[in-house]
Amino acid sequence: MKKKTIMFFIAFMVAALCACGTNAAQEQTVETSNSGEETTMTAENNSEGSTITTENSGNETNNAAEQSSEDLSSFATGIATEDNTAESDTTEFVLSDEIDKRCPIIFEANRKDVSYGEFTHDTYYSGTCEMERGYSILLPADYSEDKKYPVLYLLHGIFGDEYSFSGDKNNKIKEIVGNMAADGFIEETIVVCPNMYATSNPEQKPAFDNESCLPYDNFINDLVNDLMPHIESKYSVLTGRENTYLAGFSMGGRETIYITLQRPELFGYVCAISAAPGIVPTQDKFMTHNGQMAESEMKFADGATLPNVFIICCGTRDSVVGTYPKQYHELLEANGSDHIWYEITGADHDNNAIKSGLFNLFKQIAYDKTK
Ligand code: FER
Repeated sequence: MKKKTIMFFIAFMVAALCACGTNAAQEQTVETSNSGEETTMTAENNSEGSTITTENSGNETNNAAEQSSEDLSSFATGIATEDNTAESDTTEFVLSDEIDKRCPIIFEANRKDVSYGEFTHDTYYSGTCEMERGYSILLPADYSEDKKYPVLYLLHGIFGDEYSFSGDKNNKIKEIVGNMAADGFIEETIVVCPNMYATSNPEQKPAFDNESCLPYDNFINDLVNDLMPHIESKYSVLTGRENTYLAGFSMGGRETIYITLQRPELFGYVCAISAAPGIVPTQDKFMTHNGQMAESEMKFADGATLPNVFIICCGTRDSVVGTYPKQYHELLEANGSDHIWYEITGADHDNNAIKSGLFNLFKQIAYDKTK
């Protein structure tokens, strides 16, 4: 009996040690181009969740209702990706106005020399939705009322909410913004992640049909009339378009483009990552879209104050929105509306696209503000 207990104990210890090994943080030593000093960086390995694969074909119909709730959650922040820093750019970082396809490793790594902010949750009253609504907010680690900070509003994908980005460690948002600020490229920046489903009916839920998508298109009103005034009154923020940034992923990318075209005077720096279809009429594998505007209307108004930076990007292997972001780029170009378009080689509808888009937005901000 005693022998058995000892054997069991040894087996348990071996199993526990093996489990620890697979989760052990990987230590890497890199040189930061900015300081020339050696920095030890820890890349946590937090990959979890399932991968969904969908065919990337234009017009085939698909019953979205058949997808499980686990599959649906992957729309909001993207298909789960391994925390694969090897896919990141390891070349030396030099600030320029060039696009880097991948976020450099020094900016997405969790570094011991940097203090990162943590997401917290708060609420505001939305007159648009006639109810209290939630948002997640990432304040800099040493946030102080004595300083003022620019703000990035970051919009989630379909079926998401204000926790979609804050709940996914693999998007590296706090690392990218924290590292770029710590290295002196950008100012310390507040990131606000709202719930983009702006409905006054608590029973209404998102789905792949035009009626169910209207609250996403209504978010422009909630953002401009309710959330932005709330953030500007509650936190110590810099205001005005130079200090107000907008970015979004997928459904959030679609609304980012829509809001930017409608209110370009409000946002100086914008990035739409893997933007979903439906700004203009179309039919994809999920639904037939009425469109928010005609193709000829997809442009900035004549004489409008334009964003300093307006990026549209997408992975070359996006299995959810396919080539729709490229079509937006082509339409805007045909309609004479300036923007930066780039493709992220090998990225799917996933965090590789999100990391690349956010990094390049901040890189463009850094370059533009030091000009
Ligand atoms: C669609 C394809 C993709 C669509 C929305 C999405 C509303 C959004 C995907 C995401 O947010 O991840 O046809 O229609």
